[in-house]
Amino acid sequence: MSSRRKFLKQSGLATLGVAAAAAAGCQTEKAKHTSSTTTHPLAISTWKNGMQANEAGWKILSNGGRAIDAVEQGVKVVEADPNDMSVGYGGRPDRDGIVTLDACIMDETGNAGSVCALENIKHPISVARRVMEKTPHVMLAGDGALQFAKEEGFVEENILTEKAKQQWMEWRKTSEYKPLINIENHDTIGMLALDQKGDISGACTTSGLAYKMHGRVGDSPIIGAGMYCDNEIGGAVATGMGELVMKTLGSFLVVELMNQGLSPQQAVEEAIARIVKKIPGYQDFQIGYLAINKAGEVGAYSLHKGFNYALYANDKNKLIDSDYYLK
Ligand code: SD4
Repeated sequence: MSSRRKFLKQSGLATLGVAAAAAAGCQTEKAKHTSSTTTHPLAISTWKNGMQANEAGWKILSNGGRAIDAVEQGVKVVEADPNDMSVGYGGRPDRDGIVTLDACIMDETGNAGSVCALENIKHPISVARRVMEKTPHVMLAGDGALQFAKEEGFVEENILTEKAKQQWMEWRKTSEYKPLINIENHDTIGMLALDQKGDISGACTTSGLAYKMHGRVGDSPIIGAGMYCDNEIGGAVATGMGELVMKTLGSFLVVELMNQGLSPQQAVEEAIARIVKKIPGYQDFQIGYLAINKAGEVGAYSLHKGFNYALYANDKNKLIDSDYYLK
């Protein structure tokens, strides 16, 4: 048996598919997409709006600040932006016209906090951080999350903008629930940072799918689905159709694949391959993953063309098109 096959067999990677084979050096089509290596600190965020999140995060990282502060402050910029209609203030409402927010955060100690179906609060990520730091729990939902936020001094405010309301009223004329690929309803911000000390943290925040059923919670606030970090290994975030990510526990899967020896790029490709293998009808939806490891290597991959991400490293913030599965 060749040493490569022996490695695959011993490590159990033989069952993992293309990306795992690539990890062992097989020359497959997918193996061509190697991870880009950067230095730390670095910040990486989903979509174009990740550029402004990275800018805010970089101010903290470049001054020796913590990754957890960088990701919180970074995504807060997008939460406050009424022009991002998938996150925080200005987010599109559910089918009943109510904006409900999902967010989660995780620090370098493995501590985690999350809120889901939170209404009337502009910065769900900061409420999630308070859940992480001030309660014995990981996740608070709906009314309980709002009650906790108010106890913590967050102010209730209307976060449904006139623009989002008008679009929803237009949608109500047909009420067709059809999450489309890559249109503006996929702008959720997921952000990972590696600070000067080499610590990793992550955050994810969204208003979820536009016109979802009231009470629907997606992947974004679920630790391990929308985001996961393990400071010994790396971190991952997801964007796109949350149900597919939840069914495969995507971000945890990516981090665990890195734990098994895959590079960030190989891990995100394998997580997409898992969706392709397990979920019928996957072609109708977009999913994008980002990953980093402790060495500052980066991975990005999506199901469809059109996913992009912002990478701030070596003092430069760049918007990069992700490679994708369905060519
Ligand atoms: C959700 N994953 O609620 C989110 C939506 C999203 O970019 O990521 N949009 O399913």
